[in-house]
Amino acid sequence: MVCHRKPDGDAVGSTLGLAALLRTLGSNPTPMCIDPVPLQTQFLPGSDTFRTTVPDDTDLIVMLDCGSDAMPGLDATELRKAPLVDIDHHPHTGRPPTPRLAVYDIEASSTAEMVYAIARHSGWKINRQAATCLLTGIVTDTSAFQNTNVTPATLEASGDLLRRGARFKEIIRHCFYSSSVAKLRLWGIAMARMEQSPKVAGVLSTVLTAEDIAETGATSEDTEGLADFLKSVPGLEAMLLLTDLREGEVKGSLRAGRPDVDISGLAELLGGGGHTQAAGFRVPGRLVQTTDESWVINPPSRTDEPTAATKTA
Ligand SMILES: [Mn+2]
Repeated sequence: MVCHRKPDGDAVGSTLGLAALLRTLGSNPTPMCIDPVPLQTQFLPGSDTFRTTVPDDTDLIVMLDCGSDAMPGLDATELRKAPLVDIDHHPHTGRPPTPRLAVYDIEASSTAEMVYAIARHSGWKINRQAATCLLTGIVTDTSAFQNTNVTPATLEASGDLLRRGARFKEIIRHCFYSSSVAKLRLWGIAMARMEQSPKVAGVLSTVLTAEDIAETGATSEDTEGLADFLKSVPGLEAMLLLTDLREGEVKGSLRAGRPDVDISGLAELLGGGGHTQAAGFRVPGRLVQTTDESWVINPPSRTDEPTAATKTA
């Protein structure tokens, strides 16, 4: 059971949820991720059972919540160790290089919602443990039912998982209300630095530098959820958060403020991707503030002199 690197609530929840379901069927699944499970989802039963490699005696690989084969962060040969089942709700472009049983549903709120549908369709018993894991995936990928990816099926699945014993209160507390002081300070810097675009009304942007992250004692993972929080301004069309990752890479998080605004094209133009309402990209360079106090991304070759080529706002 392979999920993407830097796993989010849906990656962890759908992987552990399907693992719990398969265990009740007498199977022996191994959850796998090359990065550690984040603090928010460590309360899930089985979160300490993730391995970082694909075992050699694997007879089936199930890949979950991965928009591409690169997302697990594995060598391509690892995914060919066994027949591949690919369950995902991200839009896929192009034909994947490795043959597989593909189960794609871009209408689903989350991969966890898809796993729930598969379990119901197959008549599998959904125990309390699986229910909590799957509801975690749904709740985190919908930002607690706030995003436009919520459908009647999402709420019906969630209601049924609740009925089956999913620990909803615990999910909300761990996933949304477990911030360190360092994280709150970092979010404070991003909020104080927010700027309205002088050219395009309704577009907000802000930046976080590697120094901000280091000085607050936060980690780059602490920016998870920040872009969603910042898009709450009435009348907002789009919001851009740029984070300097110190590895010479700037991460861009784009959020649409209205359902009829599609920001995925901009993310794709910059080499990234995502959904119409939430997308992202990464570009090489460092964030630097110019003398007129605007922020620019300096290309990697010229890190000391700001260039006007890539104005942020
Ligand atoms: Mn997902």
